[in-house]
Amino acid sequence: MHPPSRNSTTAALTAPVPLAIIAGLGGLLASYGLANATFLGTAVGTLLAHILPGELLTTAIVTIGDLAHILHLAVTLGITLGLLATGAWLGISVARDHDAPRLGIALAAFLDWALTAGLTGEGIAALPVGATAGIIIGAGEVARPHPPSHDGVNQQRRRIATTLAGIVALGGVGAVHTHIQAAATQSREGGATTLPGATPADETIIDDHLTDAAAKSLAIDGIEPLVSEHFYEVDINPVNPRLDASSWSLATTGEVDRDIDIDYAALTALPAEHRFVTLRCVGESLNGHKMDNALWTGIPIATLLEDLALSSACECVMLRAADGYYEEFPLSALEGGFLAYGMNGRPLPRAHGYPVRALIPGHWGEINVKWLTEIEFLARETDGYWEERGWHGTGPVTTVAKLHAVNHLENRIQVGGHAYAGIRGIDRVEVSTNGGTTWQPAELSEPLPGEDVWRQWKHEYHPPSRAHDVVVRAIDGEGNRQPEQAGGPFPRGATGWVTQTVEPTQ
Ligand SMILES: Nc1nc2c(c(=O)[nH]1)N[C@H]1C(S)=C(S)[C@@H](COP(=O)(O)O)O[C@H]1N2
Ligand SMILES: [Mo]
Repeated sequence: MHPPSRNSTTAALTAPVPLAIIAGLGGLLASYGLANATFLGTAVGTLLAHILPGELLTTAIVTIGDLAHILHLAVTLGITLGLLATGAWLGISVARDHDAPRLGIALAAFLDWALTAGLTGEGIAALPVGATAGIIIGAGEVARPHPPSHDGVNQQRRRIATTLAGIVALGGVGAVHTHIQAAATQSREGGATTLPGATPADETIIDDHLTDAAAKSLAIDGIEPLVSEHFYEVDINPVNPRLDASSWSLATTGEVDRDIDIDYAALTALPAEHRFVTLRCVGESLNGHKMDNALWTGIPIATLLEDLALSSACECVMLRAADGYYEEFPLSALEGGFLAYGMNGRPLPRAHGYPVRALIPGHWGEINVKWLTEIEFLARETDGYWEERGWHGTGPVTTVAKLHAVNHLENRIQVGGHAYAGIRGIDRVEVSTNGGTTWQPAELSEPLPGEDVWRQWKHEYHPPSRAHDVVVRAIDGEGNRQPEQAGGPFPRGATGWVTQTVEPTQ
């Protein structure tokens, strides 16, 4: 007798490996769509950020930059998919090898649920992930060509259907639960547009500051205004943590007499300050774009430390964050720091550390810890996340002048960029249009208030008739000229003068 005629698509979709991959993909989508708060990829990504060899991460960041982030996300999704598909595949194997479809479906659902729950620590939110795997495998079992129909087979199908109904119900419970939670969180965040605790006076100060920054920005095509429109982002995880401000609090631990345990409402109720602060990443290339400025709202950290009795023998602290990030640096730097919950008049965006981040004046970006949860006063020096991987990025920034704009105007060429030297400030920027033989002072933007803010520079000249090298260098507020010696970002930040060959015409 001939086997019943098989539709080849059905055959492919009910074969164990493709079915396992589809179930894994379904689980991945469910984990993102339904249980977004605990997105499985976040957990896998964090795990990867901690177990991948430091040299690999460092090389990736220095050589491929932003691409490393995309690669990290791709690897994370690949591994997550692989794990979920493996759970599904085991279920399919049991279903087929032992002719026990119900057991196989339940096993796949259970394994994918257990995997998600184990990695995210969220049992109920993980239910839709397991259920999706179970449902897809169940559908595959039903669609699979069966021997000629007789009563036994119909019964088999009926049994599979009851198993599936149970799984759908469990998945539904998880989905509804997660949706209710997400909606509650969102309504508490109030659409995240108004700055909590801001008085009309605060709003006026913010408006005035932003207007001032716009007015002082030089009119140069191709560079960021004094308040960046696109603030760079650097994270160790491919997916940012999603924190609920109403359950956020900041703990003080270690060599300290008590835990301040301050929550979001209490923090934002304190008298706010509004500061311009520039950040720059130690891992960026010399003329890179990981340097930006914003107006931040928050409170000086010193107000929180005032009444604490500290006994840190090393006078050093470790800041810890919700994404598993940690950085260590001197207590003295923390004392001049700022706890920000607002950025440019709005609540801190999730990408920049919602609900609260640290800003440490004049230091490399890496110790400006986002999603801050804990200040630990240490008994002895302990490496932070990047220092464990060979970087030395916990100190003050070096001085830099960037060349980001080369504009061909009528008869003239306009060059411009930003200069930054942390709390030393920028005194002058000098430009050479002949490869460093002679130098002219550049025009600088009027300084913004604040001790840790960049400036813009600009220079216009009549070009020679040939291609020529434009070189730029800054002199900081202490009179130090930016060193000429060129060096890559690892491990203490890129050095040297930015040089660019410019053609006389476009
Ligand atoms: N929790 C946490 N904080 C973090 C990081 C991180 O990965 N996790 N990255 C650091 C690095 S290396 C830099 S340069 C700055 C970048 O801040 P931004 O993303 O707001 O520009 O955040 C720092 N704070
Ligand atoms: Mo960084």
